[in-house]
Amino acid sequence: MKIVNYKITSLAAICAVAGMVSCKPKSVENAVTGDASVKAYVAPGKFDEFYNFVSGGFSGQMSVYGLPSGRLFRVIPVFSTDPEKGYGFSEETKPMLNTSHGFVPWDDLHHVQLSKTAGEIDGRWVFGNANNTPRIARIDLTTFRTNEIIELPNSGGNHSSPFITENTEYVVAGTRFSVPTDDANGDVPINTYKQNFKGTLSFVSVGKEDGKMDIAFQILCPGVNFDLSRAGKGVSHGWFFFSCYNTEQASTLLEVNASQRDKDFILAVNWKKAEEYLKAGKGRKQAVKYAHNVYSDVTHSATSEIKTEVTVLDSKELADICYFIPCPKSPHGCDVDPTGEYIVGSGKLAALIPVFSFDKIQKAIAAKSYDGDFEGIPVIKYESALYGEVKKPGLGPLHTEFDGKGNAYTSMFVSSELVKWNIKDLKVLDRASTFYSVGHLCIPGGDAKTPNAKYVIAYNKITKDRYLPTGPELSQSAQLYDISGDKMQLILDFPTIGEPHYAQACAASIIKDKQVKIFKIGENKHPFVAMGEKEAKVVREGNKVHVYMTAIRSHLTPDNIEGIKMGDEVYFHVTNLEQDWDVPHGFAIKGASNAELLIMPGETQTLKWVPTKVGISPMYCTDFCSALHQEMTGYVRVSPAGSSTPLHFSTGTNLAVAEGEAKK
Ligand code: K7E
Ligand code: CUA
Repeated sequence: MKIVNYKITSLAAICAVAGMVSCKPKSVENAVTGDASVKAYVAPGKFDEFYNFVSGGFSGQMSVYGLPSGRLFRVIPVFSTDPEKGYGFSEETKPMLNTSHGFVPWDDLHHVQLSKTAGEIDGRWVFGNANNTPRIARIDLTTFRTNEIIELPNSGGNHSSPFITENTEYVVAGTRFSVPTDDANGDVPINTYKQNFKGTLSFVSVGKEDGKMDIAFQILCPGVNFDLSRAGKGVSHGWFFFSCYNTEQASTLLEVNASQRDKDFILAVNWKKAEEYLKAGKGRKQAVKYAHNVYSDVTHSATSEIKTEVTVLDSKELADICYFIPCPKSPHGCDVDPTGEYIVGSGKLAALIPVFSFDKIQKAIAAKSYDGDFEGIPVIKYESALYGEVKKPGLGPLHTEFDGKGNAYTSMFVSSELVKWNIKDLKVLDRASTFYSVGHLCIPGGDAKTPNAKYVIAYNKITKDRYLPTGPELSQSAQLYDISGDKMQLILDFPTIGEPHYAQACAASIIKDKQVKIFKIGENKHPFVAMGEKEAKVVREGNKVHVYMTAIRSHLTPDNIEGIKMGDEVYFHVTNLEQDWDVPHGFAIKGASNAELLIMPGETQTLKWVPTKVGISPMYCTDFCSALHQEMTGYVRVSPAGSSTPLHFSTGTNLAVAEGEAKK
């Protein structure tokens, strides 16, 4: 980058001296060569070849792009409320954001994982992690909606998550912050980290058919920071690998105090062994509290249950579950190649990339080739686990993906580049600049057994001069490179929502034909459904008023409601009677301290409204649903508390009274 800038300046200087008018420096803007635009071009009306699921970081959402066009299709609300879709605002979706701390409207989503069968992406679900209030979410790829969220007890930040085993047996979560366990007295001095703080790894099972999540067990580990993880596959199926830093066990000024040791660790976990211990009853039942939230497409409602027990396996007492492998220096990414034999550790502060061999790890364990232990967990000798090192790969290695042709691609944060290297001989083959400071990268199927190595996408932290400026905060972005040849070729920049961390991509063909188009109205089991306009009604229960409302092009039923009084809580249960694909209706009412509802065909959603003023409140459909959408409106009359206005509702019959009576 500096070199490029230098070139620009020097060329500019030459141009100025020569007095040339049309001199164009070879800058980053024209680093994109002739056929690049053709490669990223998807003609209007044509479909993209891949779906790209991109984490939104501090937006708490996940966004869906097409590749190679970089077109944004959808933002899926996951951990953050989304007024656009009413997520977290409708009565039906509020329980999705319930936790043991109560309603939490935000989180920080870093990693996405597509479900797998036999090590290949199967297009059923995509999972996301909540990095702040530890949770895992499951999104159904027939609806592109969050269907389930499970909270993780004994955790203090869920970063190394939601990585997945090769048949989606488990999604895992390793705690970023070690903390006292939930059943211990947590009221301890912070500088007693070494004695009182513990790390946990959660193994969350996933139902084969329905995808339902459940915490199968947790593994109690020494207090360190777990950063990233990957499941073994192929030869290493049955194992999991977690990078960890802060083995110094510092609790303050980590930038200095957690960077002391030359090597931190990768933790190798034998989860098949853990399952054996679990079956043999070696787990300790621990009293905890965590929320488990499930959305039903039958009742069109979420339920939140607080669960109270988890089974914990102690890695110190139960031999052969956990092994530490030294890894230089503050490792971040921990990635497993398509065969499952090679485990790549990326030390943020290391000048090389170590590649570990699963086979050597097994032999080292058999031969007890240890360098002592760390808090009771054996530490395998570095050389005994090491396959080899990639020398001088670049600065600040973070994450690695694979092309299935024997090559690895590693992102380099500090030197702002993607580096391609060969797994067998560990030689660097190619480098491509990123603009700028790449974090994660993604190859479609890049963590599967058979990657689809047409493209690599870089997800950048900084865009600086790449886009039109937008005030103090500039756009985040992704960059698409063609990797079908020997050399990477940059072909497209596209901005992203929030801060992109990990992303995954898969062939569109495995998802696009499985979409739910409508919900059948006859199968709607919502307790407040109105199956047709004849069932529309308004029912008072004390100060609660339930409006069973229907929406169909282009009117609401009822659209005139009188007899609402100050002090009432009004629940608009709106059923969309349409049975055609992509005909949502929306609903909003003046003064509601709430977002709109956006209701899909056959669905019922509820908006709670507490009137704050006597008078007439207009309500309307928020989605332009027909030529007469602007007519899809109505009025609610609010009378003073204790007034005698009778409850009355209608559509089309509450016509103007004769002149002279109009002004009462
Ligand atoms: Cu952004 Cu995966 Cu949170 Cu690396 S992490 S960049
Ligand atoms: Cu319904 Cu606009």
